Amino acid sequence: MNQMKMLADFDKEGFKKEVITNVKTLFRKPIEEATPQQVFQAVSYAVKDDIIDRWIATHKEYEKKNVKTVYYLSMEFLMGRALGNNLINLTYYDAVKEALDELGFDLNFIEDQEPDAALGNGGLGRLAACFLDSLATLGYPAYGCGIRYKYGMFKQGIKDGYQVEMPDDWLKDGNPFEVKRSEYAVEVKFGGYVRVENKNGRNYFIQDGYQSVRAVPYDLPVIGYGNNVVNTLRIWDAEAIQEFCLDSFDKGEYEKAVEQQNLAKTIVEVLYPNDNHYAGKELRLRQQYFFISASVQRAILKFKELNKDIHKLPEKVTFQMNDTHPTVAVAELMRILMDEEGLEWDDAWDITTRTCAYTNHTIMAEALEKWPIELFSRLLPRIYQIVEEINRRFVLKIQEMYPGNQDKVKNMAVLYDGQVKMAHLAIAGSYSVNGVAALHTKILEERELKDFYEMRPEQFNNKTNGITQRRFLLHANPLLANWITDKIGDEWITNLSHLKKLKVYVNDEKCQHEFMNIKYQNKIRLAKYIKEHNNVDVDPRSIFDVQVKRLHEYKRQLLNILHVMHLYNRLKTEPEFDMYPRTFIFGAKASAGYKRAKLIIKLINSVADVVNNDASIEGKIKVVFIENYRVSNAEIIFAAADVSEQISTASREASGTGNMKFMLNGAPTLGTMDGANVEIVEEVGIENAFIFGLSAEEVMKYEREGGYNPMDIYNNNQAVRRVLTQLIDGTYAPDDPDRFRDLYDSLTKEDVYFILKDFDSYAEAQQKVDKAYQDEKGWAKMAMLNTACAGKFSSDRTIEEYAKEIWKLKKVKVSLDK
Ligand code: H2P
Repeated sequence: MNQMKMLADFDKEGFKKEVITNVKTLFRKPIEEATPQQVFQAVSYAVKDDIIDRWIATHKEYEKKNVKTVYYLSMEFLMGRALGNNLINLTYYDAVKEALDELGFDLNFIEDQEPDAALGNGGLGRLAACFLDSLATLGYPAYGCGIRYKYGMFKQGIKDGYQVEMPDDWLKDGNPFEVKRSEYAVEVKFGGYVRVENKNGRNYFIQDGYQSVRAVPYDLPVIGYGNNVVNTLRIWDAEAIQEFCLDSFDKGEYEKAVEQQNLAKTIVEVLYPNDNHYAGKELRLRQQYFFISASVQRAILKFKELNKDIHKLPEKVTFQMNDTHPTVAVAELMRILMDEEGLEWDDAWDITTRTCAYTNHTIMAEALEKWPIELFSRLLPRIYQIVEEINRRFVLKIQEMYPGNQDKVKNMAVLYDGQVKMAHLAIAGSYSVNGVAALHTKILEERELKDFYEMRPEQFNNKTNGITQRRFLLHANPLLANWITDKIGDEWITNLSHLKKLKVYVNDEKCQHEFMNIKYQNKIRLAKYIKEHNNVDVDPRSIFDVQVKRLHEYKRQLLNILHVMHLYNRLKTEPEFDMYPRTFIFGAKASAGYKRAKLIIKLINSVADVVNNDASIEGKIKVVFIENYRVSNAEIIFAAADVSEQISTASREASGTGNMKFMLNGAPTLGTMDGANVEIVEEVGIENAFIFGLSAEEVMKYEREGGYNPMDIYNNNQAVRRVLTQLIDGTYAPDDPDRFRDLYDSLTKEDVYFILKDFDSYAEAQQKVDKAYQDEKGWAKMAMLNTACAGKFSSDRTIEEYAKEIWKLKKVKVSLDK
């Protein structure tokens, strides 16, 4: 295996010595007395040593070649743990495992000491992390730019079945892989007013009376697989510009210093835990401008180190805006080009719109960012002036194309109804707008962004999401990874389409057996995790049916649990009904302020309490809610899944990426024709998935016609009526029968997410799963085909498409002179 090839470079004895020395210098202890956390730190510093030379060499090479670079601007990077992944990508994993064994430590246990870097909510942030992995592996020059939140995504506890949120103090022991780069600090200004100064006949706009913070970057290495490339994730911390001056008796100065301290502290304090939801908080806008201004300023400074003519910027730099959160980049770049570089509007606009590109991740109205003008202009006065001018010119263009058509202006203007519409700013200011799966892009073009598409169709394109196989197979599922490598060689690690070579084995009984045995071993691993963390016994021989993702009504965890209630009813009341034992596994964080989502968590746990403790059903159903779902336990969960629940209301899930991780690990999709499920089915064949429910077209048709009447289903469907009644008769809440009334009301009054409408078809698909699983060979074949057909869903494929079609990047080779 590739891992072996590189062992020659690895100096095992030297590494062991370094770990021992690190423990001593860092903690003043001999290694025998070190805590596991201390060993983790010592090992990580030793690994960092191996990274640094490659990191320096990579950047030397980039400078020498004066390469074009993509800056992936994102409020979120859901990186997970670094140590294991870094070792995998350095191809030192096995060697370090051996070295640690010899020192008396288990690498897995050491890895478990690392807190997840959870600087993201869900799919959007994890996608950014997968993209960084692929960029480095493919050798494309890239920076990830984000925020060094002091507290990442909250830790979830479950108390009495309810979610409780605890702060995620991920930096408390320090982060061994980061490097503080004080020399690259820049100033970011907020508030005040804009003064115009005329110099040599030209007006200059100067922000005065502002508050400011010092943005200080911390760099994290992003290691390419086996290629010596190390890119950078740059996350910004905020410090006060002005330190306290204790001998100053000037009250005004002192207060200003306190204010600046506070501003710096609050800006990077915490990640907003909202998924697919815009909350409109002032601090959030501050966070956005903070990291964007810092990243763009720094990118321009770097560009100018190697290039004289600012007009060449688009040849050397692309800013990819991950959703609308970084959209102020458009105006910030304009500000720098005009106010600092002295360009005129037309020149600056030409450069900006050839440098910025935008990715849309959702069509849901509640996720669209629209800042009140009052807030936006008060916080960012100069930026607002620029946005006003962008809007004025954009509206003129619309009017020119569609004279007299006021609707077009209303639908497309950047400023409208007292609001700054960030998506419109993003589209007006960029050369590329992409969706994240074929269906999603089609909906953008034909519906959500139809007017923009009609105006400039060439701007729109699709980039179906992907995931990195290095983390989600090579690291997460070593048994399967080794099996695959035995069968087809190891090229799949950097070229996932090779997996299709596995197709020749899907009918081979011995291979089927091996494959399913690996799944079984992984189920035992997960069962052990569940026992340790949830104290629930689950049977690894049962079907592991898994839904893990953020809790959101459109993702329909409620449909899943209602169906569990229905199965339980059947077991209790229909003597002739039988089913194959099934373990329903959930994992999901709900946004702290999302009441209904939190109630759904309580319902899942309440159903678990009843069902798991009812001996009369002989363990046919188990329900498990895995606490604190995050990247590190996701790796264990995907590897162990038999069934992948991807059951969003069609048209709502832009792509999904969990669906791809399950598929890669051999779990067929039970899902709607939504997001990338459509493409999964295209790759694996509809007979190797369990598809149900309304299509996106049908859902959108109902919506155009004002919805459907859920009472029709209530009245005509006894099974549905029964589970609905159980929501309000105390079956799952004997102490407070009204507890779940809100869920009952949401389903019977509007059912915005078509849960009742899709219920029967979901139940039918679930029955097909039950039957299919009992055909051992058939199931093994289906599971293997899912793995074999997952090649398209590598983020390497996605990044190749971005690099060629949007960013126009060139690959760089890095060698280490020893
Ligand atoms: C979002 C979309 C997903 C998509 C992901 C990455 C916002 O993620 O909803 O459909 O796959 O971006 O493009 P999430 O819901 O997991 O936060």
